[in-house]
Amino acid sequence: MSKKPKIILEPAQRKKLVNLERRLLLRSGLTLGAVSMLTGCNLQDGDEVDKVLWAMSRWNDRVQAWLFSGSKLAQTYNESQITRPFRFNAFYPEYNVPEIDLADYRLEVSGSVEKKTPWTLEQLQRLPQSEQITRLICIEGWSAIGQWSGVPLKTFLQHVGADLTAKYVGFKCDDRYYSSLDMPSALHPQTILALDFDKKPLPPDFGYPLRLRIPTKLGFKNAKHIREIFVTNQNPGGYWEDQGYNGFSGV
Ligand SMILES: Nc1nc2c(c(=O)[nH]1)N[C@H]1C(S)=C(S)[C@@H](COP(=O)(O)O)O[C@H]1N2
Ligand SMILES: [Mo]
Repeated sequence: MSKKPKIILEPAQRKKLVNLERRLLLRSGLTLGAVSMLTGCNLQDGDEVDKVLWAMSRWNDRVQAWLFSGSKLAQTYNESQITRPFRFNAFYPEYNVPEIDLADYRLEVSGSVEKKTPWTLEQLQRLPQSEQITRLICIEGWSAIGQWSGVPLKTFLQHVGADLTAKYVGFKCDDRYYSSLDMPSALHPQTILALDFDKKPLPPDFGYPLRLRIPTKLGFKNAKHIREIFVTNQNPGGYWEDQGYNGFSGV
């Protein structure tokens, strides 16, 4: 956001906006600026603010509770509930999805870890795998149920001798997307490095060859096409998190 939006609000709306921003920041690390980027709303008048408030509360209480809690389990579903076809999303159109050659592919590991040797996909396939049928929720206002399987991130972090007392795990992707998780979220049992989608290797659209699947966070935290994982005490931010950061600092 280059220009700070001019906001004219009634005192009551202003208060509501400030409270919403605090709540978002606390629960999800998102600012209203980030939400406005994600939803395409300008958030410049009361109507827009109401729309976003409404969208945020569309999730029922139970969904809200697990979405932001960090320790509770996300709801799981059965195979008959899987959304077909599944929905694609990225910061670019589908025809720009990166083409990754498996022969060249290595997962790099850096930061506060003992073993920094890159991993091939085959090596990752030999680690213990975990399967889930869960709902991916995009803040743009849609959700879809899918099946993923792969290595629990916790298992992987243990294998590379990661400092599990560090604060963050960061992800760098082939398409220049990037994202990060706080360590408790990274260690959550349902947080996996997914290799398979719907019992087959991840298709290009959905993150080939490796993506994060974290059903306790919003869609944008589910980094696709991961090239590098790093452990750090400095908040690595993320593609969406960083763009919204300054947007509403003056409210
Ligand atoms: N590398 C990368 N990962 C990404 C994105 C992206 O643009 N690039 N978009 C995110 C967003 S906003 C969503 S909602 C999900 C969509 O995942 P899907 O295409 O499997 O539905 O991927 C997330 N991970
Ligand atoms: Mo999203």
